[in-house]
Amino acid sequence: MRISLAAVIALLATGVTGAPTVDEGKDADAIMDQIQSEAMGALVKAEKSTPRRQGSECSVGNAHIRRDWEKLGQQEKLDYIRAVQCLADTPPKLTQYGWANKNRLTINLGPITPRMDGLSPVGSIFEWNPRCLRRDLTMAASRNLNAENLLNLTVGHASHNVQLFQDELQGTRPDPPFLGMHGSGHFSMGADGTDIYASINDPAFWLHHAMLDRVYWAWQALHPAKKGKIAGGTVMREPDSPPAELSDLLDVMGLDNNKPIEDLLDTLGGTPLCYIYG
Ligand SMILES: [Cu+2]
Repeated sequence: MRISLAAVIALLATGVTGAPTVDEGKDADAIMDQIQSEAMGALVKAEKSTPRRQGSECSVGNAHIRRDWEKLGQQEKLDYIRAVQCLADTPPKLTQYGWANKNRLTINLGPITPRMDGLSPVGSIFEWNPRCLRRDLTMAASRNLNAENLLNLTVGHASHNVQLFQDELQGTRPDPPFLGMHGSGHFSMGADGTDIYASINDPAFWLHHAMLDRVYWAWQALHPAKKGKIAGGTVMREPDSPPAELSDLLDVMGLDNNKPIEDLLDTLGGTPLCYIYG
């Protein structure tokens, strides 16, 4: 069952959620600013009472800051675009990924699923398939990118445990159809953005996923007792697969050493992550 913004606000007002209060009547940007501020406050407070992870020098004060695109200055935005272009000029570590021509964004990977008009799916993610990157922007898919969902995820009903949080973020509720923030971002890009393998080719993919990570980061900061918990199976989209465990290794396909999930849950854990959002 969906929970309305009014219901979330009502829950907050009665203190049922035990979560920090968020003022009513603000749009999603303003609410995100407030959630950001509450999350930072919670991290600073937690740091005073929680010992650092063994071997880690990471703290809120020295962590890398991932900044909102909207808060970057003109020069910083240009620098970011140049960095993306630089990456496009750099040989990929994984040969099936990479941009063959940065100016026209000629890509190789996908489509794997037959969602793009005029393109046939290929049989394997390794199949050579050079073509132009495609977008098919639509507002219809962005209906879950709103203040109501943001509140529900961070301080509302869906914030109560990691299973509810990820189900809401991933849009796994089937009836009525619900894309969640994750799916909404992909389908708003359309075309390549909707392909589970090819979507990674679009530079917008990285901004979208950074924002998803930011919402997860904020949820963890606001719910510290639950931040180390995980839920779900070991195989994507396979609810009957064996449950994932904290010691399970994440396969990063040679980009780095595979790490256990538990090492990647805390962005201030220091081994290896040390970042916050700002
Ligand atoms: Cu995604």
